[in-house]
Order: sequence, then C-alpha cells, then structure tokens
Amino acid sequence: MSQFFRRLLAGAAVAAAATTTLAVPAEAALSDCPPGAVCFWNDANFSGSLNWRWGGQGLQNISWWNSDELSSYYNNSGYNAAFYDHSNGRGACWTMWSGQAVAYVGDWANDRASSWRMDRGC
Ligand SMILES: [Ca+2]
Repeated sequence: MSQFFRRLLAGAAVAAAATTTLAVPAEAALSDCPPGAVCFWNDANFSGSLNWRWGGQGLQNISWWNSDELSSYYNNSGYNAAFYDHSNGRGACWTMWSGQAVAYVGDWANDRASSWRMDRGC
C-alpha cells in the first residue's frame, strides 16, 4: 500500500469517527443543554434536538430545514430570549424566560418558530 493511500485511509477513518461523535448531540436531552445556552427541540419533552444558541446573541433567522419545527426549549442562559412566527423578528412573538424549561410550547406556538433572539424577550 502506498504511503499516500495509507494516509487517505487514516483520514477517512478520522472523518468517520468525527461523524459518529457529531451524531450524539442530535440526541441531546435537557440535561445536556450547556450553561449559558438556549436549546431547542423538534418534539415535545426535549426530544429531537434542533439546535442551540448562546444567550446574548441577537436576532437570527432559523435555517429553512429547522423553521416551523420548534416544539420544546430550555433557556439555560442568563438572558431572556424570544422566538417569532416569521423571519426577521416578524409576526407573533413568544418570550423564553431565563431559566425556563418548556416541555411543550402549546398548540398555538407549536411548529411556528422561524426566527429567534437570545438577548431579550418580546
Ligand atoms: Ca415540532
């Protein structure tokens, strides 16, 4: 086996290991939400990790593949936060209070979040 091909295989093994490691946070539960972060889940009861953001971050649009999915969240940051029905902070707004863990956002807010902010409430 050539030196080059051996290195290529080693690189592929590392990449495969990294992919496996990265798959774990997707199953992150409530207790895995890091201090200072706001964490989001696709399903009720903190199941199906969507994403998380550090507290203090300003308004952002949610990626199209995660938009209209948010069903539960945990604000483990020292900031109040908010999510919005539409992009760019438009439409209905829901505050996610600092320290609040919500297992289900309720029928009215479910699967609607399209933008969010981690620096203040509504
Ligand atoms: Ca959902």
